[in-house]
Amino acid sequence: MTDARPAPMPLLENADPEIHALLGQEAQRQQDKIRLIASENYAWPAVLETAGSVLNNKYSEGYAGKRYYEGQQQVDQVERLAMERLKSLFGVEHANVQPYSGSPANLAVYFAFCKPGDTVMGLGLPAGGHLTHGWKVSITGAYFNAVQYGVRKDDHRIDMDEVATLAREHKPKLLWCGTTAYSRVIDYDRFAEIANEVSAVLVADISHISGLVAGGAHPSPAGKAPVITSTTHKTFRGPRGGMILCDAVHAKAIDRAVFPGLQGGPHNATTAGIAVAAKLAGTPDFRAYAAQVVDNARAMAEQLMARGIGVVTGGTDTHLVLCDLTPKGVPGKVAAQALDRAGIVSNYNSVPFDTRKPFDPSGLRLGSPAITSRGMGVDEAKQVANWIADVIESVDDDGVVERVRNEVLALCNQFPAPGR
Ligand code: DSN
Repeated sequence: MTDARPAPMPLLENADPEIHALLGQEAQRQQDKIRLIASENYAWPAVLETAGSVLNNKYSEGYAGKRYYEGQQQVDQVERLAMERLKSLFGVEHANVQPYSGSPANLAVYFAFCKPGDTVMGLGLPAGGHLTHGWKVSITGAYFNAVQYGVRKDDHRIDMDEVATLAREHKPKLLWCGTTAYSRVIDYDRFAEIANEVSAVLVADISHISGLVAGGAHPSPAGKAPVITSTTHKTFRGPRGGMILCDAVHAKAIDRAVFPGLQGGPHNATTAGIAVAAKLAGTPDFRAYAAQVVDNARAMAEQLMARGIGVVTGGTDTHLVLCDLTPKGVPGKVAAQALDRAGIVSNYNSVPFDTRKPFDPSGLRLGSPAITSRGMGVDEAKQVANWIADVIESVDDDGVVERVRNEVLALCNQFPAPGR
């Protein structure tokens, strides 16, 4: 291990040495490990500064120009800037930047368009969908009549014929397209065609891929889905937050659903961070970043397959690689824990039609956003894939784990974590 570098926060150190020490250790962990959790990233250092700024001190219920508290001279400008930048970046008519994160953004969409008991449709969690797209343990599965579509058995891609058949049969009010563990391009044209046919509102949840969409590395749902939701901290590299982008015709309903329907005061420091991230996402450098994220994920997938590790759908079009470890005879959880010991952080995950239980599944989910933010390229991505295969082939061999840990550390030292 390199020497732990204390977090440069002298006021915190004085006020609370215990928390200060833990933040320092976390900064060191983020430096010393290869972070492959597909939903994580390194936020821009400028975004981190913004998120801890004086805007934390201000209450601003309402929207710019229509607040319930005075003193909004700066906050209104910040929120308008965030909205305008997102509208221009994504080519949409309206942006709401107040959702606290992705799940509240999605809940606001339900509140804007549905009554409890209404029928909605989304990709099932075991097929790579999100809890809030109607999965049974979520409030969205409990309070709505949620119909779930899946992926095909043969190639594990979203079954658009099944989507069409179920939509015609159930006539959902909302049709969700969006994923958390799916690595292929979403066919927004076909989804829009189906939604139009059954008069459903198509909602594209681009939480995982909003940075790729902004950077031109994944097709955009703008102009096809009248409502788009996203988190802001994944491939987008912003603060932890959420946003809803929509056609002007839905602006009022969405705004009312977020406030006063679901939330109180917006987190203004987060709003400012979203504005900063939106500005940075509009640069040529960010387009290059988004393309590199996909190249790195593809390189990892190819190398993993060359080493005999199953990759669901046989590859990836995005930042995400979903591995099926069944051919190696190693459960996903055992692999994820051994990899963490070796300095490679991932999460175990179900694969489509998994025969194992969700808390002990067959798969491992990997993502390239964070290593790409450190400046790693295809050669490093292949090297990482080889280390993953080495560890999975020797999960109980402490010698292999230790050797990989040392090699990981050497690579991490060559690619400092952003902000250090
Ligand atoms: N936590 C997110 C993810 O890991 O995909 C989804 O909410």
